[in-house]
Amino acid sequence: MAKANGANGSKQLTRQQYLDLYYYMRLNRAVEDTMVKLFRQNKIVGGLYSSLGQEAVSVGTAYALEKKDWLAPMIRNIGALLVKGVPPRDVFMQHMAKYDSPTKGKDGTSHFGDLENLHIVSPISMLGDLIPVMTGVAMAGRYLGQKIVAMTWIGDGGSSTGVFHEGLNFAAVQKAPFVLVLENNQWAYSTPVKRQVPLDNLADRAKAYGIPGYTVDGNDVIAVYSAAKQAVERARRGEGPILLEVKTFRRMGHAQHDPAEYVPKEMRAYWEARDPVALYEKFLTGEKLLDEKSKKDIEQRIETLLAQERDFAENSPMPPPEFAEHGVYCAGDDCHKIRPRWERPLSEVTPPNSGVSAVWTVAGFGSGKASGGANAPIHFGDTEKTGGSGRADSGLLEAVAETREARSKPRALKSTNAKPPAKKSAKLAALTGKSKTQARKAGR
Ligand SMILES: Cc1ncc(C[n+]2csc(CCOP(=O)(O)OP(=O)(O)O)c2C)c(N)n1
Ligand SMILES: [Mg+2]
Repeated sequence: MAKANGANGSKQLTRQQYLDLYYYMRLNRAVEDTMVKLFRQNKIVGGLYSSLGQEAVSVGTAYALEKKDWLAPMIRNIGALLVKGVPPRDVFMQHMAKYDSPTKGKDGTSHFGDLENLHIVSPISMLGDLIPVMTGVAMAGRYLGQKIVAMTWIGDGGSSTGVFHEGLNFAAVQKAPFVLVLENNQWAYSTPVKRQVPLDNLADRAKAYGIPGYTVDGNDVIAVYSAAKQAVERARRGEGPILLEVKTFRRMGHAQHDPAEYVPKEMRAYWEARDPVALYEKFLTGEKLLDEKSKKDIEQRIETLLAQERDFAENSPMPPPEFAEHGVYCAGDDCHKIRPRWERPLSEVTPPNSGVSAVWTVAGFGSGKASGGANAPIHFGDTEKTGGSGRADSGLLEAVAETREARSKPRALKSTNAKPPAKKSAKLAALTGKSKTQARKAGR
């Protein structure tokens, strides 16, 4: 779909856009470097997950979205948040559990979103669950006439959850305007991808759902952006979801506590030589899009911004203790004021225009009658004892009830395997035409 080092995507971007991608990758890395420092100073309250070496994935994919589009990040997608417009101070304060953070200190990692302005759904810890959720967002946008695309990410490990498959199948059959980015970073905790999936390309999983699946070089930001852009445009045209596998590498352990000693040295060396920021810098310099001065300007801009953002975060207070009891349960308007934003006439979706005549009806449905007019045999205990086809059923029910009664009488411990009395089994057998043993089982 897209060629490495921008051979394909390069014509789609202005110089400013090329530099934007560079800026966001550098910002992504600098924000995470700052958080590592804060972690070592014991100022980070929750876990800290690094996306070192995966910046091209978060930045390249999110950059393909429009402002009105929706995304839901996973733990290694801080770059996507920055592209969408989240200020670094929010990321810092969130991890420091400060009162000015988006969750007002109630979460110590990246579980925050912004439904109102930036259209960000908070990460869900249960891997894969964002897939049906974002499919729902995509479908809701279509229903409201908003022409939006929804995007989320999933890891190689997360792509083996049941909900990945349920969600993607649902998105496919609903032709939801949804893009799923599968970050194949070679590891899920300490499990290498080869030991959990017998596939070379995880994009092949898309075949099972009849949707396109593409594999791109996740360390080449232009390749990632080009593929994501095409996927987003296709989804927006109403042609359904796409699975985009980006091959990359998790350069740090699962989180700060994990030295990742299980990673073979050669593997690490291979990927470190393919650092996405360095690769892109080389490309930009070769294409004369970046010179020493513009590089220094960008570095300076990031340094100044992060100094301010970090100061703000460090000076923000911790939440007051009494706040712990607020916001635990949703209290309607006091909790949120989200309302659907319709972009199509309401009359289109309300009666009489929304009315659809049934194309297929079942006679007697809902009246308690079978289609032939007789009483429909329903459940044990519900069926009337008299009349018509109810008679045989009610005889059977009586026999079953008697058998159950016999079985429920207190028994001595040694007779726990006691069978229903032969007489009752014979009655059941006569009614059902089954052998005594089968009838006994039916009576259970
Ligand atoms: C359904 C579910 N199972 C297990 C976990 C625990 N868990 C959190 S992250 C993780 C590893 C995920 O690996 P991968 O999907 O490859 O993402 P990566 O960490 O490599 O970005 C696991 C097992 C979880 N959060 N959700
Ligand atoms: Mg992984």
